[in-house]
Parts: sequence; C-alpha cells; structure tokens
Amino acid sequence: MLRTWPALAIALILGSLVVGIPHASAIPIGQQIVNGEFGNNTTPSLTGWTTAGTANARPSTDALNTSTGNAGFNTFFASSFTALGDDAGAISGSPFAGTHSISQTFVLPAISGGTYNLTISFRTVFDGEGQNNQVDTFGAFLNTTQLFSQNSSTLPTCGPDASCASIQLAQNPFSQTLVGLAPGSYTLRFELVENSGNASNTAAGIDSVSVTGNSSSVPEPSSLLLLGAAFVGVGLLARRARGTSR
Ligand SMILES: [Ca+2]
Ligand SMILES: [Ca+2]
Repeated sequence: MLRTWPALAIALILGSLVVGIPHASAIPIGQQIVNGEFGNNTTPSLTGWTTAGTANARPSTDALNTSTGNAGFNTFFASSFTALGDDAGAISGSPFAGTHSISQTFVLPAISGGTYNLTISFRTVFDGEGQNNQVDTFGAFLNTTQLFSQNSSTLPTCGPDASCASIQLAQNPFSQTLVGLAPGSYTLRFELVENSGNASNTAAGIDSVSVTGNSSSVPEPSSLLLLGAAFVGVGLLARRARGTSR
C-alpha cells in the first residue's frame, strides 16, 4: 500500500504529461495581413501586396482624397490608403478602363480536427465622376467568396462638381466573421473593374485591412486512446493497491 500510492501518483502525473488535456478551445491567431495600413503618410507603401492594373498607395492628403473639382474621396481617409483605378492623384485621372486589384495571400496552418474563424475588416470608398449610367464594379473577395459588391450604377446622379464631393459608396467600416474555415491558403483581394464601354471614370480607396480570429481544436483520436490507456493503467494500479491492502 505504501509503495503503490506513490506509483499511482507518478502514473497520473506522467499520464497527464503524455496525453495533455484534450480540449475544444478557441485559440487567438495573430494578424494575418501584412501592411494593412499601407505605410504612413510620409511613406505610403504597398509592401506585402500583389497588384494588378493601376494600384497606388497614397497619403491621406492626396488630391484624390480632397478633390474639389469632382466627387473625390473627400476626407474619408485619415491615414495613408490605396487607390485603385486612378494614377493621377485626381479621380478624373486615367485610367478609364481596366481591372485593378490588390491581393494578399496568407496560410492557416494545419490543426488536427480544427477549423478557423476569421474576422475580416477594412474601410473602402467607391466614387466616380459623371452621371449614374455607369457599370463599373468594386468588391472584395476571400478566395472565391465575395465579401461585398458595389456597382457604380447606384452612385447618386451627380456631375463632376464640388457639390458632389461628399457623394460616394462606402464600407465604413466593413467587418464580417467567417466561421469554420479549413486550414489552407487564402487570398484576400480588392478589385475594381472599370468598363471600357462607357464614358465613366471611377476609383476606389481601401484602408485599415485586418484579418484576425481564432482556431478551434478538438481532441485527436490518438490523444483519446492515450487518455483511455492512462485511465486503464490507473485502474490497474488502484486494484493492485486494494489487493495489497487486504
Ligand atoms: Ca492607412
Ligand atoms: Ca479610373
């Protein structure tokens, strides 16, 4: 009896060390996006992002952000941001057509039996000059899942005039949590498609992009087997202890 109880205690301690504690818990994961603020006003930057078409990081003081001659982004952004579909610092600049995007890929590592919940957030503004006879589109995607979609045909009717400076389509902020995502590679993409078949000119702005969340893990079958084996071992030791004490 005196010899078996220390053995029982050691078995319990060793068992817990080997098995760990099976759990189903939420484990926070860090920021998955690099440079979601697009540098700073001194040095606007697209570091970490893949670009296509016309995409430029700009300071919040950019003319496109404070336009007085047409419906610009006004004072929507308080810090450096990225503009799609405009290369001249004014929303009336070129290009008038094309597909413009920024994207970034991140990997959610494999976790046995677990999935991820991701909270995706950002601020965007979509604006154009001319009347609302446009068919340009702006949206965000996670892989093939569309997070939001805007069509410039829904922009308010307004000419290139300073009085239109506050008219824009905004996501301010956008935030959505996607649940149960499998481990793997994911690409977040913002895309403006300017249609060459009309005379409109649009631009889109993006800032404060964030992807965070948590992972959930569940007990692995092998861990459950080990735990079961540990309980059986403890039971045998307990029986031996009882037998010794008789
Ligand atoms: Ca920023
Ligand atoms: Ca444009």
